[in-house]
Amino acid sequence: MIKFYFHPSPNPLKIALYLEETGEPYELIPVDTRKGEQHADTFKAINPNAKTPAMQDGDIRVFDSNAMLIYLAEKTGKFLPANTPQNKAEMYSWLMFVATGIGPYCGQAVHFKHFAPQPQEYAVNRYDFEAWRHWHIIDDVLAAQPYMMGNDYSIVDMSVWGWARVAPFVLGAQAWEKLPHVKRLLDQINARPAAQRAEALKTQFTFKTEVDAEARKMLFPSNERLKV
Ligand SMILES: N[C@@H](CCC(=O)N[C@@H](CS)C(=O)NCC(=O)O)C(=O)O
Repeated sequence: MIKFYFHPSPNPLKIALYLEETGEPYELIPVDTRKGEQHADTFKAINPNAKTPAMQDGDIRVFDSNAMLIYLAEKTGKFLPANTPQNKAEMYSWLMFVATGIGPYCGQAVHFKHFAPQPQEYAVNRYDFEAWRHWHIIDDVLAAQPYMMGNDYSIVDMSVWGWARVAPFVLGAQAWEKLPHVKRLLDQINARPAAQRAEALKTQFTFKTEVDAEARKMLFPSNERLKV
């Protein structure tokens, strides 16, 4: 059975949604990143990058959420677009766009707005601008068609959903007024029982919620270099 290494944050939620949508059997293994469990050697044998999500399927390991979505979709054949070169090109492009654009820029925007020790106007401006720019591109796609790949719900929408859930935390209170089509997709996916089950997974464990000194040390190891 698949072992799914999970923390209730945007990238792992994409995989939780996929597993719940497909009914693929899995064992949920919590990784409390605020306690530093991602840095354990046993976990890094599965994800050398020391981040969630990751998974083991027999003796196969997979890490990085969008790689995991592709792996799972190819394994089950579910939530993939029709197998044409054009569809594949479009799907890979959007999955990479989410993985290299939406995720990192949202993550850095959150970091500099909510967690950096001092206000960093330059960094906040850059990452807020880029996060908005990426979300407007997604919003424009969804203005023209129901789902990211056209008429059918796919792994690209699941990848977008992981981050859309937290858009107001990333972008601020105006997120939904300015991104109505992303909001429409979010509401549609949230209404699905699989999404509700995915969101409820966190209640099976007690994850640390405080971002205290210990959590900062585990999540932001670069800060250690600033100490003299
Ligand atoms: N590119 C990776 C990013 C994974 C990532 O940043 N995961 C976050 C949760 S959303 C994490 O585990 N953070 C803990 C840490 O950075 O130590 C993916 O898409 O899976």
